[in-house]
Amino acid sequence: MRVLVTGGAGFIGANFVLRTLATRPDATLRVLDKLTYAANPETLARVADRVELVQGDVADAGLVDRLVAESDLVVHFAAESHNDNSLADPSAFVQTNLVGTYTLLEAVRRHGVRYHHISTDEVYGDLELDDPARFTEQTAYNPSSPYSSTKAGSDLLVRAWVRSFGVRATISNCSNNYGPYQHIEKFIPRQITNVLSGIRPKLYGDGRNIRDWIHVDDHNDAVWRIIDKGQIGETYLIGADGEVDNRTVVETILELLGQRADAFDFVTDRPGHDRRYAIDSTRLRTELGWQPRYLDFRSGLSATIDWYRDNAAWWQPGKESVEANYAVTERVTG
Ligand code: NAD
Ligand code: TDX
Repeated sequence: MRVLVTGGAGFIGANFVLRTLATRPDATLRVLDKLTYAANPETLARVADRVELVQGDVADAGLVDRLVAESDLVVHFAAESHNDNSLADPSAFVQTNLVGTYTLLEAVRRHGVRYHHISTDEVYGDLELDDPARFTEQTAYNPSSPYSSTKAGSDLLVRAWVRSFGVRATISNCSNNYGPYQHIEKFIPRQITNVLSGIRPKLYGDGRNIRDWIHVDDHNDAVWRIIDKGQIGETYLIGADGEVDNRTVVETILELLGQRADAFDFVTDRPGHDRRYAIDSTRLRTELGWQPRYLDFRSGLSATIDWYRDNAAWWQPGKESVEANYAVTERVTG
């Protein structure tokens, strides 16, 4: 099977490539990635003999048409993915997440190629901290940020291309991922690499916001399960019952790294900051038989900390500029 992986030099896409190489000997992999600031081609360097990396834009219709024509399956991870960046400048989010997805959909439509669309639980907006509800496939879309609204729009494009043009597509909406190779602008790797660099972790607002954490390998195994067994035109939510508040995550990182649990700063809150995400993945579990393997967040986090400690060469060159960028708007509040 010839698989085109967009965004395969980013966090989840690269983990997808590595896991696919390890578990799917029938797959031939080609990556289409623009190699933006979020990509690290080093991640794929050790498998360069087994994966072709094409540097290019998912919104480049000519290039996309050629690559899709030579594929049996497209798995679309490429996106502008960071909420904070979308608040500073939404333009790349509209271009890549909406126009890029449209461009891929037109190509898979022309060539009759199977398509899987990677999306996020953020399309559903947020929940109150004490709300017993969780997101399901029936929850109404209600995105809060430029990032999540462009992801929501891209999901709706996929649904329309299925219904109007018969495109063979599935969609998955996953909760917050953690694991190796995640960009250090994101919450968990930012705090791990802060502590490793002698910088105090930074908690937005009151630190009580909740995210529903899932290990990236569990996410990617679910994606393959949906590609193998999912129903065309359907959406599946992916989550591993991993709700933890941000303060607890930071305290656990500090403790695992041998620091005092209160050695962090509260900083300015993110505008429009979603309070809580929570996924009900019953459909994926009962209809497709998927189960997460990483059931203990603390040990998954500990392994992730070990990975960042052992792979400083992967992240250290970018650390100073990421922190300088945050320092432009971030103020310590407590
Ligand atoms: P990331 O930012 O780490 O990687 C994104 C990749 O896409 C990068 O390699 C980048 O170079 C590439 N890219 C960006 N614009 C491009 C363009 N125009 N053309 C081609 N390539 C381009 O993101 P991630 O965290 O790995 O997220 C991957 C996907 O998973 C995204 O669609 C995101 O919305 C979704 N998702 C992420 C999470 C999470 O917790 N990180 C959770 C649910 C869903
Ligand atoms: O320094 C920080 N301090 C902090 O308290 C950062 C970077 C974040 N936070 C908070 C904001 C969120 O409540 O931590 C939480 C997680 O933040 P992010 O890592 O920016 O993730 P989030 O905004 O939840 O979005 C992520 O999950 C869903 C991914 O970035 C998205 O791509 C995915 O769709």
